[in-house]
Amino acid sequence: MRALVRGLAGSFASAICSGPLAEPISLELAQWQHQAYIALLRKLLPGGVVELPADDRHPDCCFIEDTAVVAGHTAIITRIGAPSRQGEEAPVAAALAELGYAVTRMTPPATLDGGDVLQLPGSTHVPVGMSKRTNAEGISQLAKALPGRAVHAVPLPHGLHLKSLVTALDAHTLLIADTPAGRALSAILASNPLLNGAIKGPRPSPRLQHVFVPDPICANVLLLGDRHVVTQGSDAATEALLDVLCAERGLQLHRLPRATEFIKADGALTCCSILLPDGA
Ligand code: CIR
Repeated sequence: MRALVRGLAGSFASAICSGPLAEPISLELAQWQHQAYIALLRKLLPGGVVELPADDRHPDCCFIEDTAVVAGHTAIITRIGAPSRQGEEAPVAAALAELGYAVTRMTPPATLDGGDVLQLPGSTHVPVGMSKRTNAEGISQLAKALPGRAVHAVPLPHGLHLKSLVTALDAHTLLIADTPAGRALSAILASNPLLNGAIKGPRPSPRLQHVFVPDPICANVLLLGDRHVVTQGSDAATEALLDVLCAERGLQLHRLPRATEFIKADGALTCCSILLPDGA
């Protein structure tokens, strides 16, 4: 596995933030946190890290996850839901083509952010958040373009992206933010028999355990292959929970310093990379 990342724009302090900030974004601290993230990926990923240069015209360009969905040999270039971010995808499309992916592009009126697409390990079922950024047309175009996958639209009344509330720790475990929005999402996911593994379809998901994470930011972990999990600093209860879950599953947990400046811009760990599994 390798990863595609993007440099931090000099304009990052102007990134989109959903709420008022008690403290402005510190570019210097953000640079340090971003470097720590990339250094850890370089250490853990045998295939290495491809880093695209930042574009100061796009303060949010480090959140590269939103620009493309990669599955097998296919890379689907999205139309990002925030108008100010449209244009971030062009260099990502060029890089993925250069790396040998078959690149397809979404067309208007579709909008979709990669942060809404939860690819579950070991499953062909893909829940996609229907959020403020991702519309029904985006989900429909994704469903047609994703090879061998069944896409499931999941309503997301609260939160930025689906993956702001839920990620997979392994093929059997979902980490979900312990908030009213996370609890509501859990009920929606559990009510879908294919996602919940209750129906023996052609390739059903394994039955999924929902684990509620006290610190909602830490419901977003970066799963690298089937062995490494990247998280970030949190409160004692959340850290202990993740330590135990990973130890029970034989997973190696790597804890980055808390990405305070990215959290201010509604960013989590998965946002800053596109994972490229081997064999593509
Ligand atoms: C935005 O609002 O678009 C950025 N400030 C944050 C994007 C985070 N991306 C992600 O969760 N995939």
